[in-house]
Amino acid sequence: MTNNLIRCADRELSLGSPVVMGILNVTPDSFSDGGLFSNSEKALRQAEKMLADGALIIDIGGESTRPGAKLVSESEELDRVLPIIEKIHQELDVITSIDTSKAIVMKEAARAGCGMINDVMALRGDGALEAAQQTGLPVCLMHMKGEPRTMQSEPQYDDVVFEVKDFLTQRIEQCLAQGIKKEQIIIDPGFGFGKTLAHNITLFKHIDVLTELGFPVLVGASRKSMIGQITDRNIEDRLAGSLALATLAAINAAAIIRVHDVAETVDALKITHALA
Ligand code: 9MG
Repeated sequence: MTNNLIRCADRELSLGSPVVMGILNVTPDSFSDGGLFSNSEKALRQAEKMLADGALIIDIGGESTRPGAKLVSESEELDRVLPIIEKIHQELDVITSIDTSKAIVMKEAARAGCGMINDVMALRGDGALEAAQQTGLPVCLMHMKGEPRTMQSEPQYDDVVFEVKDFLTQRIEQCLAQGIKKEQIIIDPGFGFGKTLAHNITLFKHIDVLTELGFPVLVGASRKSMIGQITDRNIEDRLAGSLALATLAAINAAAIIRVHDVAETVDALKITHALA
């Protein structure tokens, strides 16, 4: 990994060893916490707990990216996320990340104190590249084949590792051409986004091909269907599978692990760090 220190607005994030990003979904239709945190007081309490449990980043999302989820308008997404970002920054000392593909949400989230942009569309949306560059925030560029509504209908690749690497390389070039600094770029293979179980497994075994690009790699596999497919467990019973994947990701030099279960993941990473 080449970037050890990333500037996230007024805070610095050290990526010397893998850090945990806690997921805070503020959608009524969120796939695993079912809108539990759509009220800002509850969301604040959850963010506080994730921080106390060892998360260094809280990733706030107002639009579900699960297959078949309803599209959300700009104003609805802003109404969902802005009060929560503001509240978290009034009360807590933590880096927040905005999980969005919309340019206006990126800009307003940055104004409200967000320190990072997490875009599952890798800044391919209207005005997203320009907006991200204007905020000066680090960006996580994720690979997705297709779009959330249809991405899981028979995705096909000749060589999934090569195609993901090639896509991310092109998005990195676009970002650099737009003036986003190299030190502000994080990449992500996008587990479960337009990929079958076989694609996810192949990609997971080759995370090193992405780390070789010289950018921090974010891995998000927490509670995902690939765990359900292997273990035959429902979402609420995928903790052990999520920890196994977080551990493997850390061993394979992932820099950021995006998870629902922060305390358990932090412990697993401490053990991995001490022994691996
Ligand atoms: C929003 N979101 C859901 N899954 C994700 C993943 O795997 N990576 C990133 N960066 N964001 C994700």
